[in-house]
Amino acid sequence: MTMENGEIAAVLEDVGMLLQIQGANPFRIRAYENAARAVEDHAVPLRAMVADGADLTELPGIGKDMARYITELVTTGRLSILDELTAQIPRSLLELVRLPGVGPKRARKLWESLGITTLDALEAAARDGHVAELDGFGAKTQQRILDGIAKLKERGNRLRLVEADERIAPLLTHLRDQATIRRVEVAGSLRRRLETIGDIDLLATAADPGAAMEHFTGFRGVAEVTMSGETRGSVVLSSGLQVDLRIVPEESWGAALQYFTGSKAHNVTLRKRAVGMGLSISEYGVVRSDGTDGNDGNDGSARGGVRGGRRVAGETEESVYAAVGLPWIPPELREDRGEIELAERGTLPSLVTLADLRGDLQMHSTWSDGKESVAAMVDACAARGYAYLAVTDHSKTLAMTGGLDAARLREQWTEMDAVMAERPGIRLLRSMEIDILRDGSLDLEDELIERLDVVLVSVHTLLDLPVAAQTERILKALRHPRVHILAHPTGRLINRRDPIAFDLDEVLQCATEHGVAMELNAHPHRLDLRDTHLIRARELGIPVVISTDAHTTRDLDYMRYGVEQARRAGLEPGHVLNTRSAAKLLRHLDAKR
Ligand code: DGT
Ligand code: CA
Ligand code: CA
Ligand code: ZN
Repeated sequence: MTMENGEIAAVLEDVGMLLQIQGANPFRIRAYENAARAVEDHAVPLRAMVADGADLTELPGIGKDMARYITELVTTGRLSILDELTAQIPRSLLELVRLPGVGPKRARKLWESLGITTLDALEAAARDGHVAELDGFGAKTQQRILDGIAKLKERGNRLRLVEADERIAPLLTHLRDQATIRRVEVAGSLRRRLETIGDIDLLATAADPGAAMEHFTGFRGVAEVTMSGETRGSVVLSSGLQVDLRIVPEESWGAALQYFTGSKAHNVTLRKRAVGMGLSISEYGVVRSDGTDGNDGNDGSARGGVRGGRRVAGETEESVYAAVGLPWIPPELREDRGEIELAERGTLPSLVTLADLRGDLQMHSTWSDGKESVAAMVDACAARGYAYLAVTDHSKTLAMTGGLDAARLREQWTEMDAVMAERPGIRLLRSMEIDILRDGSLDLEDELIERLDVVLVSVHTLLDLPVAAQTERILKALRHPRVHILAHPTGRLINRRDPIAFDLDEVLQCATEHGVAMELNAHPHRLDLRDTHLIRARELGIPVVISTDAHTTRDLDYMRYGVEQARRAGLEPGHVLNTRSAAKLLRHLDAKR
């Protein structure tokens, strides 16, 4: 068993949080948090570095002790300091800390006063009113805790898309390295690029299916084999992620890929359509069902569905769709949101692709909380073939990010001018991610706002104002005559923080009136706006900007996640502002002068 960087980081984060619950020295806590971030951000797998005997202390924020811990973790899968800690503090307290309204201090209090160590116990105590009685809790907190538990249960155990990508990559390489395996493809929600993933569905064809299955279950990252049949296997990786593999005959490849890509709702509608045409679709192929076997295609099993009917398609996905009179439908659209009707009418959108993007309009540099210089960000954008970028450091209210006041913003401009003088191939736009203050005014003087090329505004503080006040606050900011983009509009963090409570529809209406674009923040922890909201924005004719919010040059690669989310919302290049040339973009932005 081996660990990927994300898994190592998760363990270090757990240690940091347990230390917080324990009330340990803040410097010690910080050491684990920083190490977790460094590991997560590191491009090379640490297991490979350890195997090569590389020096881990070369990573930022990793000292000698930490390097030793990581080596122990990578080589043994255990961490003795974590074992020592969990002998003193139940590890399950980590579940409590994830609830809104419960921090490390409160988790400790719940444990010490009521002996609560699990979500179930906390739920029971809150139901009985015991939590409200605790010092520093109260009825409101108790209710928040109950709501939070309900939401966690609803959400289940889903991974963010980016984590699923990271965790499945080594297994895909492992499978593709095996000679008997001819094809391997990802299906299910991962192929549809859903923002969170329940389990991973893989498909393969193989010359020797038995050997292929053995190779699958023998992967070094497998913690448990739950099933290993001739055509179907199921394993749990050491990260807890479940992976299903189905090995299918070549002639069923397209039908199986279509079936297991889903979504279920899309498949149901597609099958209904097929039935109306005297066809039945299963994972084995499309069969003309002219009444010989009575298979109506609705049982979803259709094992050996070829029996009694004439097989008309199945080798490719295109053939499956073509059999029911449709063009191939991009996986991101297969959610039964009207895509089959669009396909039927020949009006499927030409979805935006990564290659359409001409620039990135949100990123940070060392001037605020970014990790790299303006020059480094410019060079990295140029290397990605962009025509322009905006460096959007924070404004002064966000002191913890080193937000810029007027004087420092001017200093930044001086540096930017120097950077640009040496880089004629790309246009660096003057910008800022300006905080929307409590009353809706902006955290930068108007005469400086005037001199920015592109003005982003966003909410980072006071996330739980009452809905009406929060809405009014955002509306007021959007009415400012120079505002171009509302950044990460809902403020949600996937699996971590709910969207801010405000009236999104009113905000979108206001954006339409005032010509403000909505950001699709491509950071895979945000993906904000989400797909359904983007559909709404598209319907209202609001331009969307896909930006990475990069804090390192590597983060610029998150653009892919933004594009995928945009595709899920049916966005074409024309809907996305930063597919335009620099000249056209500037014309659009300057219309607000
Ligand atoms: P997930 O794993 O919760 O993120 O979502 P999916 O979409 O990957 O769902 P999963 O893993 O349960 O199944 C993978 C695909 O297999 C699903 O998208 C469509 C197909 N599938 C599974 N069960 C059924 C079914 O009962 N009927 C139909 N038509 N398709 C199914
Ligand atoms: Ca799945
Ligand atoms: Ca599955
Ligand atoms: Zn922000």
